[in-house]
Amino acid sequence: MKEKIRIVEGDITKQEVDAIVNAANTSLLGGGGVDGAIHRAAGPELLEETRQMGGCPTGEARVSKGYNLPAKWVIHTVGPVWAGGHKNEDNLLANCYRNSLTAAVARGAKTVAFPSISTGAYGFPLERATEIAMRETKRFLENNESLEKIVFVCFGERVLKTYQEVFERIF
Ligand code: AR6
Repeated sequence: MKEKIRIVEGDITKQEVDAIVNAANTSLLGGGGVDGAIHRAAGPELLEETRQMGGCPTGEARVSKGYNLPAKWVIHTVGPVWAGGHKNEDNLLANCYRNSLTAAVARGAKTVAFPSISTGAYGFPLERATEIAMRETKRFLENNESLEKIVFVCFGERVLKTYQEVFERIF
């Protein structure tokens, strides 16, 4: 199962995978960070589609087309805003990974790329978030054979180092 995981440094909008995951907000109307980058790279049709969705609750996922992206699908998930750790943040973040992977499988995606959900503007501690990302992904792969590759796209050296360390511990 370990061989299905890739950890790369880079820009998620460049990933040649079936589906990329977006760290969106509940409006699904775009924003900064990875969300802004995905909307810019996909083009304005993405916003036209997500506008019709009527938002998305924290922890859930919604799927759109990828438009000008190499990826066929964008899975929009909404991570929790970090509020100190006692507002169900861990479970909500785990739900993001589980629901995104479930949505990917439902569309027939075999390869999926994730950003580090909630660890930018939403302030979730990076190492804690990475452990949740890895644990949920491992659990999902143990119960689902159809996914062939999961790419964790790390934006910057610090994120990359953390993902590499946590990967060795969890997988
Ligand atoms: N490719 C991969 N990762 C990226 C990219 C990129 N092109 N750009 C940034 N990151 P954030 P959040 C990393 O803030 O914390 C938005 O405004 C970034 O360095 O994008 O879930 C939404 O609309 C960090 O490691 O997402 C929401 O309002 C990670 O992606 C809010 O931000 C997540 O940072 C969501 O906040």
